[in-house]
Amino acid sequence: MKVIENIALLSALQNANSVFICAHIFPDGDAVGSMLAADSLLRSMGKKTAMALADPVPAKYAFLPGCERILTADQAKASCCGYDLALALDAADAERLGSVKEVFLSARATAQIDHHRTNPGYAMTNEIDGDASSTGCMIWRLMHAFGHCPEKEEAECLYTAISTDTGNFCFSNTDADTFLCASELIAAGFDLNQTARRVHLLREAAHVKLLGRAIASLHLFAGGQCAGMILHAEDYRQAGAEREHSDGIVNYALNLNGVRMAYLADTEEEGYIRFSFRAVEPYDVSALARKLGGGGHTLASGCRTILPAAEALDIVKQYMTEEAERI
Ligand SMILES: [Mn+2]
Repeated sequence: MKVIENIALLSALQNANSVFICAHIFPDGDAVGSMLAADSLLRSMGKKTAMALADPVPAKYAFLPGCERILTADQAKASCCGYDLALALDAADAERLGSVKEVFLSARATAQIDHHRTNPGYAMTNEIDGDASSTGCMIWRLMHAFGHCPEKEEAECLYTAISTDTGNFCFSNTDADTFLCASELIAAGFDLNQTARRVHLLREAAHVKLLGRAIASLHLFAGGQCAGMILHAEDYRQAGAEREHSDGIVNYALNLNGVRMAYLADTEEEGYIRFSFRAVEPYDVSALARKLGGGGHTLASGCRTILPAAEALDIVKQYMTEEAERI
């Protein structure tokens, strides 16, 4: 088992009386689950805590215990009381904190725990492990560092964090440490079957309708080694979908026989084009995301650019085609 040896982080947490916990915009299971587990740990250590997110918790994660304590950015700003420490989770850069960034920066000290390789280390104390499968796994290590065994509700939150970021323990980031962690979480006694169904099987109708529209736009290029899909505001309207309903859709392009790299383009937000990129080994889409002002992992990355859609799509297709021919 990997351990957290970052004494600066441990003592910052140990010495703080009040901790503000936040995570990235458009939070996913790892962001929400890690926050809730970290919050529970810190409260069990006698800290006064507050949690906030720039965007609402997606409905599918609202069942997680403690969600009702997560503040909006406005609530966090209004109740901001000079925290001893602000802790950012799963946020690859400070901008990813969105509108809670100013509360984060207003604390006397800042720290972060994250597993994105592109993370520049924007806090005063940084615990970054690009090999960790998820931030959830790092929170589990943090619990161990403080001699705290995950309790049932914490285990449910961490299971949600880890299983979402590993594609239900399938992605290449899933390692022995991930299963060691999962084993301990399951031993804590939460209802695995019910939680797994909520996190991995249940779909909202709006998501499935949006998926249908994305699949209708599917096109293959680079001799079938790359695939792309596109969604527009009209698709969201027709499907009755919100932005969170596009989560995971890009994988339908990647998981086609012969496809090595895939993108989902999205022009739903006026004035921008957003991309999700996916690849299988040994390809790399993190450089592509960085080229367009985004970031992420080797096999899963994304960006949001003000470039005209046609120009951005050309850059993406050219990069993927060259990458496919190069390897
Ligand atoms: Mn994550």
